[in-house]
Amino acid sequence: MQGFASLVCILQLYILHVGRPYQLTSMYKETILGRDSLFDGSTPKNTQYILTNMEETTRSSCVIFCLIYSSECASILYDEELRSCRLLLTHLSLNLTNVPTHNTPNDQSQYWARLKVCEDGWYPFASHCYFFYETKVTFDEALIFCREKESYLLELQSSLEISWIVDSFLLPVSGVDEQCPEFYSCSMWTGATDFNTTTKFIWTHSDTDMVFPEWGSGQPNNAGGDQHCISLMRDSKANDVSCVLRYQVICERE
Ligand SMILES: [Ca+2]
Repeated sequence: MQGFASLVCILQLYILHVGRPYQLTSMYKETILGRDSLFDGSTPKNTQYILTNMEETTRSSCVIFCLIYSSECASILYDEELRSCRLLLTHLSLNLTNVPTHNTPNDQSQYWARLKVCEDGWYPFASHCYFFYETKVTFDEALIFCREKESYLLELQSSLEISWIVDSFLLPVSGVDEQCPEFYSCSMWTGATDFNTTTKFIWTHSDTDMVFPEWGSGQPNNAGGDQHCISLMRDSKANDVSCVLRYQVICERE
């Protein structure tokens, strides 16, 4: 608690200097994660979600770097022993474990999240916020749902964003045969269609060409002649599908 008190003190001093109207107590929360649950593997599954590594840094500096110097920083992982600071693009979840750290018996890594990067119920990634809607709906229903939440249906602009979506929200490719009997089962809607062009797929919100994700094998095939919407499959690939199919939804906003 002493460390946290000094951190708050430093932040208050900083805020007094620049006059920003933050309410620290309600905005930020500190969590110390047990290494058994989060640091028990050596596989660096999500080094890709680390924005920056810094060495020989104090914990409070690490937090301030996250707050001030990076619009994309959603949380930090700080190692008291090594004095290393990692700025992360997202919050850690059970699906995003194994952030690499040194695996000593006295691991002092600590995790701190900027809770108000996104509103409650929304997940941060690289300065955007995402809302996961578990219920399966048609493409039109998904568009309306996101619009009502003052957001837009998922637009995928990089392979990193795709891997974060898949890691965080989609079921794994194998081991879910009962829920998802086909390779395309349990997909998720994206906001791309070819309604207006019939030759290429366009993101409906930003009105830009769909560059990501990669197509699944043999796609797009416009099977049956009515596949004008795009789903993201569990293998991170795109498929053109009928817009009246029902999939889960992710809404996105800046
Ligand atoms: Ca298809």
